[in-house]
Amino acid sequence: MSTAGQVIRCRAAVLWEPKKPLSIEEVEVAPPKALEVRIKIVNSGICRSDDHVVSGTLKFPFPVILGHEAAGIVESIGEGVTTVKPGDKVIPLFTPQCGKCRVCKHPEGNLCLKNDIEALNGVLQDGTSRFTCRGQAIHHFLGTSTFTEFTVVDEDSVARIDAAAPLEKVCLIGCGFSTGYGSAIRVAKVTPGSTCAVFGLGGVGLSVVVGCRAAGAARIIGVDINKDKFAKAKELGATECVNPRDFEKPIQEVLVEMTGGGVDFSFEVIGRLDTMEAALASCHMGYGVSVVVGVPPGAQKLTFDPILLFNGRTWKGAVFGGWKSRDSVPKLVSDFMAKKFPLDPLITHVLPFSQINEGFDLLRAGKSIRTVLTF
Ligand code: PAD
Ligand code: ZN
Ligand code: ZN
Repeated sequence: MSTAGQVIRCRAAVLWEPKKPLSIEEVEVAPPKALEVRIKIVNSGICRSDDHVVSGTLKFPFPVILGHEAAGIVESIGEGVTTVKPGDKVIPLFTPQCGKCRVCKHPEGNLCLKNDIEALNGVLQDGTSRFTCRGQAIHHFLGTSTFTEFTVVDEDSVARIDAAAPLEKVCLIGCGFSTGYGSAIRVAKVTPGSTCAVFGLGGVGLSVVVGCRAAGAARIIGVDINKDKFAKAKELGATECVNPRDFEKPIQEVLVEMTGGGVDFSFEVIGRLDTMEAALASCHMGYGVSVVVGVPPGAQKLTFDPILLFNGRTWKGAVFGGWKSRDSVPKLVSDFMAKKFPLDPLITHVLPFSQINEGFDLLRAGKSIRTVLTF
């Protein structure tokens, strides 16, 4: 029986307040309004950005349904939706692409002005929520909210993908993989024969490694305080790995020495101020480029020596690897299916949705790269 037009009651993981476990609850999901799409989530990865909200590093309104790295099937569409239809396989997009704003129209920009990444209001574009639980409205997360059996998103926050795509893998294209890979090939524009340093070898950092290798980098140096991450980094293309804790001197000095003056491209894929500055200082003066990928910790400011920039280094950053989301996600899925890059090595755990808190614990303990939840 069709559920279109009706409120759906289903299970969702609600975070009622920071620093608490997620709570699996029965929620009501309202039908999509005009230009909105209701999606049955099939798989969702757990990304560190979700955990940043749980830990309180990223300030967000509560209660909220987190999750932003997923794949699913369209259940129903609101009035006026033309780009997806019920039954389509889709990936929700935490960076929308309206196609009309100044950023969407700029050839390089991807942080569409319809995004909720800057304001963190926790609502859809019309300013309201489609979720209720125990009589209370629940916030959306970055226009996606995928830790739920059903979610509602704006039409410009969803991309239709190949009907043959394996959702349990391509869900990573919704965030971690695309963010890392794009940071290397689109944002830094890594060049053949270059030397790269990647700070943080989690799901996103390893995807940076994959991107650096695809771009033809000759040397890819992985940097992590958890040496258990090194084997996988090498499998994916890192030529060497270093643990800052093995050295007396700051890691930027180690990298400058290892490379005879500094790397061509560096990436901070952790989300810490000290490593952002270390990554910048690891770049060669005159031309080095450093990319901030890790989400900056809320309400903290950086002080650094501007001579680092004056001497010709470039410091930049981007969300979602600089990809224009609706244009790029279907192509990335096709590229995966054409075996242009792997996703399997990034998926270390698969758990039923009911064990979502276990998935978060694995991430916090540094034991997982990506846990994919099955619904
Ligand atoms: P993760 O926790 O799986 O990986 C982080 C890695 O950093 C781990 O392997 C840690 O051991 C390592 N690490 C921690 N502290 C240090 C340190 N001081 N020095 C060296 N290594 C360290 O996270 P992830 O890969 O899912 O995400 C990484 C960051 O990227 C995180 O801040 C996340 O919020 C951010 C992110 N940004 C975007 C974006 O659009 N820019 C998208 C997705 C994730
Ligand atoms: Zn993410
Ligand atoms: Zn836009």
